[in-house]
Amino acid sequence: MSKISESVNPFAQINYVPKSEELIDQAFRKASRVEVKIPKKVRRIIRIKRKEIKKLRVIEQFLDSRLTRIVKQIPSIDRVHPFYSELADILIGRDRFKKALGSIYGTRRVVKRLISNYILKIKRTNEVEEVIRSSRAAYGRLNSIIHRIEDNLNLMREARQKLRKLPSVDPKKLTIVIAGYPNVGKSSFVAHASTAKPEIAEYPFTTQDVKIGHNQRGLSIFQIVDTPGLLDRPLNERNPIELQAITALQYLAHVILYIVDPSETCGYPLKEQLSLYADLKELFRETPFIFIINKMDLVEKSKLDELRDTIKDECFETNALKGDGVNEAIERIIN
Ligand SMILES: Nc1nc2c(ncn2[C@@H]2O[C@H](COP(=O)(O)OP(=O)(O)OP(=O)(O)O)[C@@H](O)[C@H]2O)c(=O)[nH]1
Ligand SMILES: [Mg+2]
Repeated sequence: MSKISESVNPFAQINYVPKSEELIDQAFRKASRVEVKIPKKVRRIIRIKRKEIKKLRVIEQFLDSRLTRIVKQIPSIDRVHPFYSELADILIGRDRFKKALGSIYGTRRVVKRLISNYILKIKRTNEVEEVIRSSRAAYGRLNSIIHRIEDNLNLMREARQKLRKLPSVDPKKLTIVIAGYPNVGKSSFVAHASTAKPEIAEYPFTTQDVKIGHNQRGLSIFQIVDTPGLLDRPLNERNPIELQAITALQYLAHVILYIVDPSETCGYPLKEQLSLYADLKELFRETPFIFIINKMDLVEKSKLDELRDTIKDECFETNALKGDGVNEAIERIIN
């Protein structure tokens, strides 16, 4: 299985993507500032033609470079590491992503052709009226061409917002990924094991995306990845929130720390939690698992022992609310 090889989120550096309105405003404003130095003795019609042509060229050049810049700065979804590529697919959609970029980039050609046509029209006439009419028509058409990519620009703005927040992962560090049912105490565990300050709450699906924490004690030995809760169901029935957890398990985990809540105060039966555990072990056969029995403060000792006996992997008991047992489990993984 290929683990992560880049150390940073490839989408972290995407710059602001303008709205179509902003693009067109900037283009027209640039054109309105155009000045041409033409000797006074040159006929008025020639002067006007030159000026209008220059304005259109300025617009063409501006849109060409601006649209190119927007597209080129966005990493190709097919070329980034599969961890990021899959997250982008889950959060935005691979095809939508590619189509939007293609259409933004392709608009350069449409603009170019349109402007060439109008420049030709302007060159061919000797009537001031006709020059003005052609210019106006060109602006109108440009306006609608750029507005046609409004949805695509909006999608790339959405992509930027969602993707730049993805965690950066250090490939040289031991990576522990947490998994388990919703509400079992995954984020509470991560909060005690690392620098991360995840949101913790008494309802399921509090954590909605993959978050990364680093160990607190001086040396940077490991990173720990908090994930959204998983339900026990087939992959193709999983929602986008759960799929992010699966992607992290698949591409990042050197060790999977599976957390259960035998008190069932999470709202899900232990039986289902154990069934998911078996499924994940099947899915990620090559990755070592550590089994965490959390909320031990809410369960009788005899029940804990009984559960411990049924688990083949190494077990730890924790109270992630207070942090009891968390360091023992982490130290075991590190050593
Ligand atoms: N009594 C007790 N409560 C705990 C323990 N661990 C977590 N909790 C509580 O359980 C609830 C859920 O904790 P979270 O850490 O948000 O659980 P999670 O697994 O990250 O939940 P999702 O992000 O929704 O999947 C919170 O109210 C915690 O305070 C524990 O060991 N004992
Ligand atoms: Mg959580």
